[in-house]
Amino acid sequence: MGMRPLAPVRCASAQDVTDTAGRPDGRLRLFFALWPGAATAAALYARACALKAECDGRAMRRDTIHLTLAFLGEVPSCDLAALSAIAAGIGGARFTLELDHVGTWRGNRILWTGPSCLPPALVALGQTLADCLRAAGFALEQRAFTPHVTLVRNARRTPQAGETHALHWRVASFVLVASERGTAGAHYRVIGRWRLRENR
Ligand code: 2AM
Repeated sequence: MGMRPLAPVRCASAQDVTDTAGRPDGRLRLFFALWPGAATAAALYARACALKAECDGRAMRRDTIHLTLAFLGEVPSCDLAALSAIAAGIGGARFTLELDHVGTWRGNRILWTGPSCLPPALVALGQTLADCLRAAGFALEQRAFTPHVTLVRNARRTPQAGETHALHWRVASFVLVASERGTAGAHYRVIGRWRLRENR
């Protein structure tokens, strides 16, 4: 079944992307994501630490935990205005994610959590964003949108349980993030945020 595009809404809170200082070559490594508030980030980090205790590996840092909506890769910083305009025109409704599933990828080395039941508003947001980005000429991977929050990398054992107690994440906005390489690994910088519509 085709996904109906979301009606564009004016987002009163849509802010211009900030601080475009990128690399000397003027390119930025970018992705759109859902970014948890402090309480949700703490709960996700606790889940990451529990999985690391069970399976070994490297837990994501609390300040890097997110759910990717669309990975753009390296783009010239002059594309930021176009990305901002696309994001501002997306619209979309708020939703709650029930993170009640733990999954593994890459031979069980990556452990992630996600919802066993996808909110239609999340599916629509991911699909509309991808459609608009592709229509504007941005190259996205063809792989299907599988909403997940990576929690542990380089795990050495498989977690016991696939199902777990649900963490409730109320999602009211989405963000554009720049991934920067520092001495301590990747640093993620939120450079734009757009609010989702309140449900009536
Ligand atoms: P992951 O959590 O499954 O690693 C920043 O790298 C974010 O973009 C991560 O959340 C990562 O997903 C996601 N991502 C999607 N496609 C990617 C790619 N081709 N290379 C790097 N990261 C990618």
